[in-house]
Amino acid sequence: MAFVQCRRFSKYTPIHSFLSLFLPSRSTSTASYVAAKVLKCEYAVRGEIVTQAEKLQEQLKKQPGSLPFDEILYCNIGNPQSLGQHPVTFFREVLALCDHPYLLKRIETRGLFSGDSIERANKILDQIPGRSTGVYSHSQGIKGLRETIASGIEARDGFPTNANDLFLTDGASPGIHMMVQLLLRSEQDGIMCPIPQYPLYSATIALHGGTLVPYYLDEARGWGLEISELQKQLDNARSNGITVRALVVINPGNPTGQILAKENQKQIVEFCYREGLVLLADEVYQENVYVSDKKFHSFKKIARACGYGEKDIALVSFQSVSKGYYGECGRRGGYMEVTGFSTKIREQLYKLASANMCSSNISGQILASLVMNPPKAGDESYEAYSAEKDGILSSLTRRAKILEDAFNSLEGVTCNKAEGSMYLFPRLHLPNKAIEAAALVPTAPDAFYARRLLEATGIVVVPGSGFGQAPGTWHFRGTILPPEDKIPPIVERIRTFHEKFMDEYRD
Ligand code: DCS
Repeated sequence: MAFVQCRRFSKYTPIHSFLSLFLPSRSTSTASYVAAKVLKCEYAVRGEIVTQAEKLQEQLKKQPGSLPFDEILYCNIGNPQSLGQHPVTFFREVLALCDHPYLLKRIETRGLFSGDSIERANKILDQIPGRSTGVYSHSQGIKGLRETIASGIEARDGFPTNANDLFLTDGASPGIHMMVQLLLRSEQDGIMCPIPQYPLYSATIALHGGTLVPYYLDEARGWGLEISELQKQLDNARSNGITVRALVVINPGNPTGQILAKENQKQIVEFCYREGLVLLADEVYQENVYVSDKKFHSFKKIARACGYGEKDIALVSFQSVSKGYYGECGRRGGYMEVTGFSTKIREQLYKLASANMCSSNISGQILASLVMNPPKAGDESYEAYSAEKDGILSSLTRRAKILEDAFNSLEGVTCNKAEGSMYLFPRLHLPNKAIEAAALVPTAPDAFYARRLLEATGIVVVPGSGFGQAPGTWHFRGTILPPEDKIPPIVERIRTFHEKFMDEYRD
């Protein structure tokens, strides 16, 4: 135990007693101890249902057979590898070689790793000072890796990209934090977010002390984003004294899974231009597209194709290694591309990035460069890489469809198609008796349903109330990520539970 000398105590006092002189007493309430902005911040995808699931998991470990199921299935977060998705071999080979460059000197490596992964690892290491993944990098990320990402964006969009516009981040989350922090000057500043939304937005807006200005997606039109709704909510916020600074668009959508039509994207760009809003384009699911009649188009491409240049519109696009077919959530890689801001404002953003010392972990930076510049036709790894990629995406397409059909076949449930992303967001038309039973708990009706689902089946979903939803409607979000062979038993477990639940509460 560490001791310190202190006059108020006998000669030597344990350090925790010494510290207690400066810390509030243990009886202090959370409200007086913790910043109000932190208290206000909620993050449903890791909320109360998940805590309960963790308890049940412990119970299963200690007393197997004590619950009506033998495993907990975490369908609450988009964490593909936790549910068995394999990492893409080429990406992992390059990462392994970069992390342990000694392997590059060994002759056996040629037999174990593909020729192009060895070549790529050497090229990447040449771009890193000291040829080591253990270094701090430039505050925006390693220049050579940013150049590779920039060329990947150019190949995707057909428009020029400047490596200096890229900020490499530990996943997309820190970039989103940074932009929200930069833009919110007071509570009177607002950011428009879709409802339902991914709760990182409501959480960061609460943390940075601004106002979330909601706009509702139209469930009846496949979670359509209507410009008239944007205009209505913007005008309403302004008339309430809110200065709206930015518009968040998540495409493909989370939790809603829709993919915006090109025409719709054009209207959104025009709206931001007309109203002077920064467009925050969350494009982390750009590779998760499951329908043949729709494609992902980046907002940067749409803006430039419509003739809106850097001077016309401020646009920030977010991408992450956590999603797509790569699903490397724990590697923490991503970037934001920042265009249309003045040099002075860019300097402030750079200052924010610098405060973290190193823009993001180096392996995450490398992975972001690989994801945006994977093997090409003719490269040694290309065929194996394509087979892995297509295998994952076509399986996700099948899983999305089976789950969508299953939800739609349940009494009182309707579910829009997951055109993209990793989730379904079925609507629950619950009997009044169930709503009354939830009120007695008290909890939201969809949280009540999700809790009962967990207790009966071990399946963890997130209640719609955590994402926001049109008043009086109830939903839950489930991922499409469990392994394909587990989907039919999952569907059966949900069906059996749902039928019983509806029978119990039928009006
Ligand atoms: N943007 C969207 C739309 C997301 O869904 C997520 C993660 C992020 C950004 C940030 O992820 P990274 O920081 O890992 O890049 N989605 C969470 C979710 O809804 N389930 O799992 C993670």
